[in-house]
Amino acid sequence: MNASELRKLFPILDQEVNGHPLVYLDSAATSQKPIPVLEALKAYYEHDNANVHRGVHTLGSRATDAYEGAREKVAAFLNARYTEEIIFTRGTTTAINLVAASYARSVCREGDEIVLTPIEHHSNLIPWQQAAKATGATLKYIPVQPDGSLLLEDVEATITPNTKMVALTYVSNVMGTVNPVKQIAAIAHKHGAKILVDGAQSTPHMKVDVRDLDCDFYAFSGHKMCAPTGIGCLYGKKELLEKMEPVEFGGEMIDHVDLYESTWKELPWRFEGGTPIIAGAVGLGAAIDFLQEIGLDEIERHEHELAAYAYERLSEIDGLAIYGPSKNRSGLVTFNLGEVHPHDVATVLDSEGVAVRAGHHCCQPLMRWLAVTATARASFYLYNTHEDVDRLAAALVKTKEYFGHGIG
Ligand code: 7TS
Repeated sequence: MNASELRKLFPILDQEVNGHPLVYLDSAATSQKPIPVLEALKAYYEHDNANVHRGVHTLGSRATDAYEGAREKVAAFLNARYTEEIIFTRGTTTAINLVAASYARSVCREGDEIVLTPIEHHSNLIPWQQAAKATGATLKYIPVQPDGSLLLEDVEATITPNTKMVALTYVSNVMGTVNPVKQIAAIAHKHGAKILVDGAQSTPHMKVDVRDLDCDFYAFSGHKMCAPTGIGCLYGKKELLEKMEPVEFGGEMIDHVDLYESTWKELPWRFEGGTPIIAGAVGLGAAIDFLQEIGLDEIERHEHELAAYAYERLSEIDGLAIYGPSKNRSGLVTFNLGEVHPHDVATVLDSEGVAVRAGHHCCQPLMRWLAVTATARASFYLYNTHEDVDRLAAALVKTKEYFGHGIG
């Protein structure tokens, strides 16, 4: 894989910001979009746009084929057993909310447990808090190691026969840890619990096989993997989705409607009320083709190498604290520069053309656990190069000089 060549397919990267060539290091927040995805969206709107599942006219059936074709691509991409196990959603957040509001509320009772970790993104935390409040279930947290990793013995000790649901992230958006979700799924199942995997930070960067993981639910967002914003997916095992009640009601999802009672369509459409995100699904299908052509294993290898290089370069800067494991980290590095507020760090980096995220990264409990209010984070994707890391390191050295004493 040649990242320098690949980046030419991302027109947005070819610009100057504040007088410097842009170095985009915020792909964990959202990725940039390559020409094949932009072209697929343009072609869809220029030739095929119509509403789906209703028109007998030609554009209607073309749009339906494009939308349902994208679902088949997602199913193959995740190695789902059945295409109807793929529900299109607005993203990871909506997918997790659907499971928490429908599945969790129907199975949890007082005395039951929902098991999470303290490093979850708010999107994989608050829906479960709400489900726990509504059902009387208790929230429990698997303890984490100082570098953010999980020990299987702690997982074993936290999940009990009272656990109904385990929900955790595959890859942490702050610590860069990769959790052993396959082993955790096996422990959950041993106790009769179901497991939801938050795939927001794994799906764009590594090969994911939901059957091999044996997870019950899996959620991800298209916009972090070269697709447009507004599209994502929930994968759920068919036998579970079949028992779940929809949480959104209206057009598209019904079978028969009477004045006082209605019935729902079969899977997957019963969970897709209203006109769906048709162009978004088309864009997601094109993004999957694009990523598969490069190869997810290649993308993962490239990012791990960049993250290791970044860890090494940033470790050379006195006074810079890096969070997360020193090895086996996914493609991101979270850090603080002495006592300088990360927003100030990000502002100076931006003046050098380097885009990083600063803040709590939607992980307030994790920030408290790290005993910081916020951090800065550089996150990589297939279009980032070693030169980008060098630019980050150089800009950080300048930032340090700018803020002067008190660092290092
Ligand atoms: N889960 C994880 C692990 C995430 O990193 C994110 C977004 C979400 C869920 C929510 O995804 P959404 O597409 O539904 O919003 N993470 C980030 C981030 O790290 N910076 O900005 C968004």
